[in-house]
Amino acid sequence: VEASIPEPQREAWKRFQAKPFETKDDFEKEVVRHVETTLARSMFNCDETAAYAAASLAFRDRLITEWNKTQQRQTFADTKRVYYLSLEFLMGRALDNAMLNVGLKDVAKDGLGDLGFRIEDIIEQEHDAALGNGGLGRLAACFLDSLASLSYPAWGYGLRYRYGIFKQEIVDGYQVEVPDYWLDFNPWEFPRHDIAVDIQFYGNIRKYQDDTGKTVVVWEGGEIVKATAYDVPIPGFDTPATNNLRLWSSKAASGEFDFQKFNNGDYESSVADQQRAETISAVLYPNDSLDRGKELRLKQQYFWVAASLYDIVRRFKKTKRAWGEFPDQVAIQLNDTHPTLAVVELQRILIDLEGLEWDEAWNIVTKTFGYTNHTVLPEALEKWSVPLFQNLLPRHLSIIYDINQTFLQSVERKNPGDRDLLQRVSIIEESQPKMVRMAYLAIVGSHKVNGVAELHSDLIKTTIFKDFVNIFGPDKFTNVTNGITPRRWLHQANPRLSALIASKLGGLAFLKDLTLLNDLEKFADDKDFKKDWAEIKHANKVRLAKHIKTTTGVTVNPSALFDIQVKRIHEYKRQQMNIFGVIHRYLTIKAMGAEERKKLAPRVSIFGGKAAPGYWMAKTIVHLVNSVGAVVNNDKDVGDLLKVIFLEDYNVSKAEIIVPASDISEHISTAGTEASGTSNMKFVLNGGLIIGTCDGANIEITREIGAENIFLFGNLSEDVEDLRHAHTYGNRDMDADLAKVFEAIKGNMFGDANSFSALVGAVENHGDYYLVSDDFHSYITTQDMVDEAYRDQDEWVSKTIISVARMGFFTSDRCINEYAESIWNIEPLVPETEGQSGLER
Ligand code: 4GP
Repeated sequence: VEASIPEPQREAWKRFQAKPFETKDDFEKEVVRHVETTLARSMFNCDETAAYAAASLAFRDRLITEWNKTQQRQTFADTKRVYYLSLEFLMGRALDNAMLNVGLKDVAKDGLGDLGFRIEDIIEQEHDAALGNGGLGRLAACFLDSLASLSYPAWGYGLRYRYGIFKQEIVDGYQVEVPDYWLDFNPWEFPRHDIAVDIQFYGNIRKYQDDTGKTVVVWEGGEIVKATAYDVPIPGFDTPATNNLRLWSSKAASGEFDFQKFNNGDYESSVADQQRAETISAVLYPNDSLDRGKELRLKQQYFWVAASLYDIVRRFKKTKRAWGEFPDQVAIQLNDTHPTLAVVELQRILIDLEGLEWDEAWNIVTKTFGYTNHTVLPEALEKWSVPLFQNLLPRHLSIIYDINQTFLQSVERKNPGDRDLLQRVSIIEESQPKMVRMAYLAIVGSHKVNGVAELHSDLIKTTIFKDFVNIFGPDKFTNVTNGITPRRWLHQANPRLSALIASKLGGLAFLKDLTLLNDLEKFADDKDFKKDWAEIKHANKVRLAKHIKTTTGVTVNPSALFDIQVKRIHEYKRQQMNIFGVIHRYLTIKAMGAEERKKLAPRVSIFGGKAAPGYWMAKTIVHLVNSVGAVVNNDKDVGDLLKVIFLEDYNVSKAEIIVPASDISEHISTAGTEASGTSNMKFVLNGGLIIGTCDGANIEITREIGAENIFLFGNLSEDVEDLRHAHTYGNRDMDADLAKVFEAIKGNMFGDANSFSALVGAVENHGDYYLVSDDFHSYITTQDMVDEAYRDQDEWVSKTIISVARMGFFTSDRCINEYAESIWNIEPLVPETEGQSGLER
């Protein structure tokens, strides 16, 4: 239906167009209006929650106005857009970010002050949008910020989970998972009940010949579920450009309500059907091997991909272009293999619904997609059983078989007789049952495949995807090293440091061109500057110490060295090695005399992160950290020399308190296992040094900031295979210090040793796959070097300043520009009014 207002009536529209507030008075007016009308409250019952809601709605209105203009500008310019398909967007809080990005935080602060509120308290009211597990989801959120800030025409597409990642509680030292009801009140989403798509599942396929003799395939029957769009505006920094994150929510399709059952008095089961439909978008899967292969997860993936593609294709069709131009208008990035079905769905749309020939369609498909790999861990590579697929998505399975056949034929032509190769690269694994290998489908269906740091991109080319490099040639495989948004991870999380930097660099322009930080290097020996710098770090540590006190009850000394490891708990990330190192330190302290102890540098070892609910070993690590803390923190002998803290429920908003407060942070994965890591970048950018292995982006961080400013240790990735081989087939000695740690654990020093036997056993008896014993000596001696270096505070501060000055490369703006140029082929569409603030804010 044409819903555009005719020309003569548009005058009135223009006259009364919504005008974004700019001044304090206008902001207050908006807040009061929302309190009194939207929320139906008044000055007599406006608590902080209501003030948060009203302030957020005031900003949301502002964003929506700019969002509308941005969409109109893009439609009018008819430019190519990129669509970022991700099952995870770990957004964190929106209000603070929106205020800073539009440059009106001071206005809001004063306005809220007039109305009787402190802005910090209002910000604290917001519940994190925790629609992700970890690095992959947070990267997607940083990318959205960069895409908007650089004015790229870009949309994010995801699922609107009713429950985000579980909330972690620590009960008696154990992790307990609690549902996260984040949608109770969410002013940042915009329900679009007008944008709804019917999504089909199950059913059958039927083939027939049409009048011209062409074979037509129809997918019939089955079940229909409705996808409804919820839009989340994404403000750019220092630009009015405001992009859209569209999240789909599932509902039973209206009209599909089972009236038969209803009339038979079976009201209950007709309601059950509705609930079943709503289950699809109910919960974010924790990345957990136990849940792999569940039908509901595949349903989620298809539901989301099909709704998104319907939307993308609809938008393209409005341009009335020929199908051949689709890849000139549309780039789609697959964030990991989760959206790989999009490749198949687009092919299906083109051949079954639009009547294109197979080859023409496939050419369009492969030019449209790019695929990013985020991990080499074999257990994380998705596979779906063929029988499951056959039942849920029969038409898609048959298209996958056709894609595979065409692909294998071309491989056979170039490598005649190499049956092993065909079997290795086949999209269908010939196992019992047969499996669809999603990563291979993503590679075959995309024109570019990238890893997320140099080492990782090299590794995927030489290991998991080696055959495909031979088949497609090396140019299809590329690297885009990850980055982080300096808006959230410096300006928002560490406002005082951002202001200090701005005072030296003449404004906030560095937040949009992070290489400008280079100029800080000249202040690395400036006494006054260093004093301010160190004072800010101390204040950030005081803030974290308060948080530790209120959440754990433990008092820590903010002058101690804060040593932090926060990330998902996983054996490959080696939190177990960290806690073994802490135990080693504890034993060392206990063995010392009082005089010797005086010379030691006090340390606070801080851990945080969630273990996947079904990942028992990771949960054991959490338990051990808490058990060690319970002993160490109450040992009078030790006092301030060592404290061990586990921070409950690590998430984005907690990271904003934790990251600015580190002296040292740990990025200590077994070499070759951490694809990139992004918190390493966040910590360094906030004036912390890092201890790490030669893995992921640590390597490039070292290259940028200089080897003298990072504490690297451990075996190299090229030696890992040989070491593992030696563990299995050679005689091997346990590291002597580690052996003592194990003795302490086995002697029940931290409670019942049986609780931890699997952790110890993995190293002692089960091949030590993650090389904890091999790296332990190098790890603890490097930790001693950290202590040593920390003693020279003057030098330490200089190192942190130099490191920050050299971090320009790691902005997600640089990544996005690389993707735009080498994978998406898109250009920014810069609004005329951009940059008018001059970044003097
Ligand atoms: C993570 C990788 O483990 C991490 O190294 C990387 O920095 C991040 O993706 C972003 O690329 N992977 C995941 C996952 O979070 O779920 O596979």
